[in-house]
Amino acid sequence: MTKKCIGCGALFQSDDPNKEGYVDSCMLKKALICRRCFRIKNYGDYQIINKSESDYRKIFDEVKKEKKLVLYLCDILNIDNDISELKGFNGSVILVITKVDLLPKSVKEKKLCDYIKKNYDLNVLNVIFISSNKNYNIDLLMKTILKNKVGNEIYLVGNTNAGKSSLINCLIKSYSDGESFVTTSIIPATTIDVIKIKLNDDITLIDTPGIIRKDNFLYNEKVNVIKEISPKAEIKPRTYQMKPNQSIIIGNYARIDYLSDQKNSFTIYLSNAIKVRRINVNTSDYLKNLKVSNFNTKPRNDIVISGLCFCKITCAAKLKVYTEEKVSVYKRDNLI
Ligand SMILES: Nc1nc2c(ncn2[C@@H]2O[C@H](COP(=O)(O)OP(=O)(O)OP(=O)(O)O)[C@@H](O)[C@H]2O)c(=O)[nH]1
Ligand SMILES: [Mg+2]
Repeated sequence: MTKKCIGCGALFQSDDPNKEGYVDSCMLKKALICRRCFRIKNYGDYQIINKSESDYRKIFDEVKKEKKLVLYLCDILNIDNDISELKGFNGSVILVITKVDLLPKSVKEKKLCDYIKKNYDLNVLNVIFISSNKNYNIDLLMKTILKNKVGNEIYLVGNTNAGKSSLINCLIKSYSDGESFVTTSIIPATTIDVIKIKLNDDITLIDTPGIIRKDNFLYNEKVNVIKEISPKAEIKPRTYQMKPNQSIIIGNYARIDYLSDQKNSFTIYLSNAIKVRRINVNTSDYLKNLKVSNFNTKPRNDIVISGLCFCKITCAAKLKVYTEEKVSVYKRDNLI
């Protein structure tokens, strides 16, 4: 059986409903998509597939050897983790920063560009900021693809959830008569295997499964939590004037204790669905059972809790950050 699901790329099988590519045996001949893709597309019913990280990395490493044009996608909200795998490609790379519609409209692209240039020494043809949801800069991206492609095949790679399959669907809508779309979803590892999509006579897009980062909040949580923490619309930043020994509680997920002895200002960027509250450090031990990381930040630093939020801090600060054990927490220069 070598038939593949056109939604996620998994090989069809009818032995195990909990594994990828499952279809009822009576549907094997005529099915185009697997049961998991069908349920994601029609009911928003998400089934997380546990595949080994090394399967995905093998595909990524194969793409690196190709001399073809590669679109390397990074989610703007996960920029540091997503960009960290951008090295060692044989082909030319266009860095595509996705989901810019989630940032407040006041954020200037130049600021984001400066951040990338200052912090990363990248060997790429171009950096393009896009939104597949809002069809933003898709024409510019297409022009750049046509100018730089080598042969007809173009690879899309990046961490899981970076927006690869969404970009492919956006390109199909704009540049093809095709009607079948690849599966996208908020859960990690939606695309299971390589999928080739012939856009037109000049371009074949190759979707790939994303690299899995276990230190991201998304990979540690249940579907209802992923739904809550994934931003769906433009983020409304929340600013708090902090006094010494105050604490910010981020939903049920994280806590930032502010321990310096002057006033400060925190602005938090995260899904609008997450409740944030400010308390005095000593009033409650809520979430203090989680892993703690200590920071001394400089003026205009961010604290990033991977996959959950970032917090822009105006003045130097002494902090304790509590969150899930596996999740990476780090400081950086302000992104915006
Ligand atoms: N707001 C917004 N959300 C987006 C955009 N592009 C993708 N998303 C969302 O991001 C999530 C992941 O998108 P996918 O296209 O499935 O990501 P992927 O890179 O294919 O993920 P894997 O297949 O797991 O590697 C989905 O919930 C998308 O709706 C965008 O431009 N704006
Ligand atoms: Mg995908």
